[in-house]
Amino acid sequence: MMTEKENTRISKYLSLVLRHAPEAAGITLDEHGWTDVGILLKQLSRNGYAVSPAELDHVVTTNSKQRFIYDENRARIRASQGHSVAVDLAYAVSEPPTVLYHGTAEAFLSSIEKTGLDKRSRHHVHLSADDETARRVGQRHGKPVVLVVDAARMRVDGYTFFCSDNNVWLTEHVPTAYLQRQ
Ligand code: HQG
Repeated sequence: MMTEKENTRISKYLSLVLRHAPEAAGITLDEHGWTDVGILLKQLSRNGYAVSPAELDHVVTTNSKQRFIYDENRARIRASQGHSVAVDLAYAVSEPPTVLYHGTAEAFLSSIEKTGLDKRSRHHVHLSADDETARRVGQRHGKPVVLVVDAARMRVDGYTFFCSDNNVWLTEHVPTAYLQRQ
């Protein structure tokens, strides 16, 4: 239906416009990050990313990290996490596993040791339930290091966690006291 390369190209553009720069495609996101599928398809086509509704479904369902999700009646679509624009994804607070993992680069460690894990340009610190995923995430930034987050103790101390539709664990900040190098 669509080459792997084309799928990746569309997916990257969707990440850009659904998380960071909706104006680049001439779309708007509502307060929860949703945008109208019909308008999105029209604007994609105007910007050199023409896809049919079936092709968009294909990109959404085959996406390796399930980054995008439709609402119940498939009229709207949004990114499940990773935004830098102001949206409230309205996820319910959720009980995390006792430990979570964060992948980062060796070069960031000295700074992380000072201030803990900060959300930086995103809305939350991104954590995963498995260390394999964390290692892959860390690799994007340089020599990967996996940090183990004591989520159980954070919960006891009153910190809250959210789990996105694509199973990324989100929290505001992780102070150094809850971090350990794997
Ligand atoms: C680091 C991908 C210095 C942090 C992934 C990370 C994820 C600090 C970088 C999602 C720091 C931010 C997010 C501190 C944190 N000092 N560096 N105090 N606190 N950092 O890309 O977590 O492909 O914004 O360790 O799978 O790497 O986009 O966050 O290295 O789920 O769907 O600052 O992005 O998903 O980098 O990745 P990012 P991330 P997608």
